[in-house]
Amino acid sequence: MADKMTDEQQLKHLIETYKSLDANKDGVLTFEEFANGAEGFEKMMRLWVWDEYNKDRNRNLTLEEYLANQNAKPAE
Ligand SMILES: [Ca+2]
Ligand SMILES: [Ca+2]
Repeated sequence: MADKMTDEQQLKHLIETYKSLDANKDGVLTFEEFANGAEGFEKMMRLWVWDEYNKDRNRNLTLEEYLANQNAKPAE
């Protein structure tokens, strides 16, 4: 019973999550892909999270941006 993932496991999990959101498999997430895949988020929350993640304010969320934001969060 591991209730904490190792950094390596967490990174793998994050990458898998990112890939699962990337509906057309082009390697980047559009807002549409992100919003459609972000189950459990309210619409306002999705917009806020997208804005937080998408640091360069373009139309895509790269894996780099996604991971950078995840790493900035405190572990729960
Ligand atoms: Ca995509
Ligand atoms: Ca971006």
